[in-house]
Formats: sequence, structure tokens, C-alpha cells
Amino acid sequence: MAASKPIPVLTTLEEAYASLGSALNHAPRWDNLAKEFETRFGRKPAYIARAPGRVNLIGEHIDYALFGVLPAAVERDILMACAPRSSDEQGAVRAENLAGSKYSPKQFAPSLKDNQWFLEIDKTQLNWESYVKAGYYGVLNTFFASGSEQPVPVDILVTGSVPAGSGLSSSAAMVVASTLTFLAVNNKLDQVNKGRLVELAMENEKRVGVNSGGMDQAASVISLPNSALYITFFPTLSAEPIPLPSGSSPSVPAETSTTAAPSLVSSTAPHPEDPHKASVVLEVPRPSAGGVFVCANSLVVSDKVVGAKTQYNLRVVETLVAARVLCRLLNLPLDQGGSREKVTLREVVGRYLGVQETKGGQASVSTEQLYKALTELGAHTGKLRPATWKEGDEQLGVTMEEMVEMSGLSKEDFHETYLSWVDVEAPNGKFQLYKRAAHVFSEALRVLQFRQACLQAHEHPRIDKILQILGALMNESQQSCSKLFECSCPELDQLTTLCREAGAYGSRLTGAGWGGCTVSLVAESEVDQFIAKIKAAYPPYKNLEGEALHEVIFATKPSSGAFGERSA
Ligand code: NG1
Ligand code: MG
Repeated sequence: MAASKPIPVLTTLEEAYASLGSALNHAPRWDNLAKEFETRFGRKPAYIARAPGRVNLIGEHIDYALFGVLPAAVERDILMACAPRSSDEQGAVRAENLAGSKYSPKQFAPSLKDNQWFLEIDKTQLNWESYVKAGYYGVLNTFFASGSEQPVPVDILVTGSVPAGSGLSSSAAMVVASTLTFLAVNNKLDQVNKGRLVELAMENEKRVGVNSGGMDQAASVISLPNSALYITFFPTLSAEPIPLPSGSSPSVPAETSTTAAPSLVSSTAPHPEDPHKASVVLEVPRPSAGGVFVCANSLVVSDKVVGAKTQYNLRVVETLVAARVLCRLLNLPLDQGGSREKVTLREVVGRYLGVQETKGGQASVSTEQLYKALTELGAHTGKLRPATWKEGDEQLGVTMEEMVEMSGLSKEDFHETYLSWVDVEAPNGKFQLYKRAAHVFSEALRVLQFRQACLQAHEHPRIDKILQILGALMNESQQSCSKLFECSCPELDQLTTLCREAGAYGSRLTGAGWGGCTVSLVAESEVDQFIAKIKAAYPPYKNLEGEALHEVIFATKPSSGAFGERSA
């Protein structure tokens, strides 16, 4: 299996962007944003930051268990134009959004108390500026906490083409773009590398109230055109480009795929004809007949701020508790040194294999060992069912009391470790440790299999065979998300079924679920027919035409990660 080299995440952002020079393609959206900024704020923007949304090809709800995932950035993105403002109010922000009527203009200023910066974020409502504030938080507390230096006042204008609540991670794109904006405008880009930007954006996104893993932020920051990323989080953050078995499709023109390579762009510079394109394109083998990933939005909004948020956080708790209980059931090391450990399912793997792994250390578990451990641990998950469980019993859940007992912790310690940081409510009072762990181990295994099939695609004589393998893994993933992780919904189940009936090799939900988008693998020669069939079959699409239809169902073209540019 020919693994590609990891993408370096260690050079500073300033160096990373400078090395790409003017390899940029200014779209009219950029110009429009810059002009509009000038009209509204009376001067040109100093920077425009860009961060893309992403589609997750496989590996759902396993990033916070610290297993590897396989997303690709999409072309749809958030653009944030900004400039420092002369006013004496330190760090004050005026933020406006081009989609005016939906997102009204906001003004806010952070306050410093006891070396901690504070910004009011209302976690009970979905406010667009919350994501701008979230990005600001980490920058303030990383660089300005001592009070010796002051953040500059800023004007910001935002525009976005990632639909909100669609599972394409508009939220992470907003937070990454905002983090980049505040770094740039305060001249801090030279002090941060891509890995640190991912960490900052992850911490920042938690401010909005979702205890998410790092997939979206990593995909938004690190992605390269034309490939997916195999992102691993443990023992250290790392990203490996995975070539996709896609051919040259009329729907997915290869030569435009360098748009928005990571670079800092002056919004006031003339449009370069992109002479450096080749230098930023990742060389990807392109077999003649490949597959294309098509996103289709179920049009059910996945509301992570109110409804789905509690479900999401509950899953985080269930998977963490399952990891602790498994350690105990399998007599693996736990709580050594007397601390109450919030161990993750990925860490259980190392302990199961008897390998010493430390956070941030070198990877010491090989892919082969991972395969073996995931298979064996998957078989052990049955032990997480309640003691009274019998074959055919659908009531696999455990009560709070049972769960506390299984954890080996006192009630107080359990609450402190697993519940004090989050509001969760289990349906019928039952927590699903077995189902969640069974999903996570099997999904982590599917990610490895998917990666392997992609890496073998270019030397395989029959690309359709590879596409069948990938499709089957996607279908299994959907089944597992729906039945074990319970993060699908009737519309997503229906839409993925329709996509398979319309000829997709495989189809699954992408992102958190409970609504939002599906992703389907479709033969590239059949994309147009496929879209026509789904339009006819999925009731919410029936009256949509042209742009409106393209908004909800479209072939994706893996895009590159976040960037912005300082003007001269
Ligand atoms: P969405 O809801 O698509 O942004 C969320 C999490 C991810 C990951 C997926 C499920 C956030 C910001 N992101 O993605 O980290 O856990 O769900 O795989 O909440
Ligand atoms: Mg999100």
C-alpha cells in the first residue's frame, strides 16, 4: 500500500502562505466582497480570509473518540474581509454579513478581567456572530491575556456559500475564517502554524457549545485540492492526502481545482493569471473512468445549537463512558496515578495492544495493529450491554445508575468527570454504551479500509471494483449511523436509499447527521442522470430548477484549505 507523505503542519502560517505566492484565482465573489467592504467601511480591506466547508467521505462521529477520519474540503467557503479601524476602543468589532436580511450587523467588544478575555456568546440561540466571536476568543486569550499588548479594533464583512446546518460544516468554516481574520489583523500569523490554527479553531468552536472533535477544523485548514485527507488526532494531529479515484469529469473540471490554494491574497492586488498553478496542485493519479462524490441536502436543518446539540453532546458522553467501562471489563490500565481518566476509545486501542502512547508523541501503533485491535475490540463491545440483556432484546441501554456502577466511580466523581461540562438527557433514561462503541470501532475500521482502497485505486486494473468497495463501505457506514449511532433521520434514510436506487455505488449521511447532507459515490459518466433521477424522486426537490437545484444537489470537487492575505 503506497501511503502518501503527511502534509507538513509545522511551518508558520505566514511562511506557508508566502511560499504559495500569488497562486490564487480571484473569483468575482472576492471582488464584490472587497468593493462592498469599501462602500460600507470607507476603506479597502487589509485582508480576506477564506475557509472552506468540508464533506466527510467516511468516519462519522469518531473524531472525538480520536480515530482517523476521511474528509475533503469543498469549494463552498466562507470569506471574511477585514481591516483595523482607528478608534480608541480596544479590540472592538463591527461585523456585517453580505446576506444582510438573515444576518443583521453586529457590534461587540471583548472585556479583560483577571487576565482572561471575555465575550458574551448566547449558546441557546443560533446567532451568526457567535462564530465570529468564537474565533476571536482563542486569539485574545492566546496573545493578549497578559494585557501588555492590546488587540486592534476591527471591521469585518462576511460572505459564505456553505449552507448552514447542512452537514458541510459551515460552523467550522466560520470559526476558522474568524480565527485567521483576528490573527492576521493583529499581526500574529508568524506565530502560528497550521497545526496550531487547527487547535485554536477547535478550542474556539467549543465556545459555541458543541464538544466537537477536530475533523472539520482540520479539514478546513489543511486540505489540498483533488484529494481527501486522512486526519488522525492521536497521539498527534497528522494529515495524509488520499488521492480519490476520480477521473476527469465535465462536472468536475480538473483545471479549476487549484482555485483558492492556501495563500494570503491582497484584496487590492490586480487579478493574477495564476502562473503558479502547477506548484500547488497535488499530483493525483486520474484513471479514465472514476467516481465523483455528490452531495445532496435532505433539507432537514441539523440544528446543533438547540435540538441536535444535546444529542451530539450525549454521544460524546456515551462514547467516553463506554471507553472507561471497556478498560475495566478488559482489565486494561486505567486511572493510574490516582486520577479519574476521561479515556477515549482510541486510547483503549493502545492499552489493548500493550503499546505505550502519549498524547502529542510519535505514532507507535501500525495500521495492521489498528486493524487487528479494532476487529477484536468490536467483538468485545457486547460486554457493554446490560446484565439482563438476552438475544433479540432491543433494550440495550443502561440506566444512569447502572452506568455509574459500570464506571467504577462514585456518583460524585462520575458527574464531575462526565457530566459537569455538558447538559445531556438520555431518551427514556437509557444510555447506549454498546451501540455507540460498536459503531465507533466498526466505523474506524471502515475508514482504514476506505483509505486502503483509495491508495490501491491507481494500480488496480478495474476502477469499478474499487468504486464498489468504497460504495459498500459507505452503505455500511450509513447503516451503522442509522441503527447503532442513531444520528440519521427518516429523510436521510430515504434520500440515501433513493441515491442507491438511482445508481450510486454507495450513499451515506455526512457530518453530524439528524438532517443536513448525504454524500454519494457516483460513476462520473452518470452524474447528470443521477441528479435528474434524485430530483424526480425526492419530494422536496420536485419544484427546484437551475441554481436552486444546484444549491441542494451538486458534485463536489475537493478544494484546498483556509488562507487569507495581507495587503501591501
Ligand atoms: P458537523 O455537524 O457536520 O459540523 C460534527 C462535528 C465533527 C464530527 C461530526 C460527526 C462540529 C463542529 N463538528 O460535524 O467534529 O464529530 O459532527 O462526524 O460540531
Ligand atoms: Mg458544524
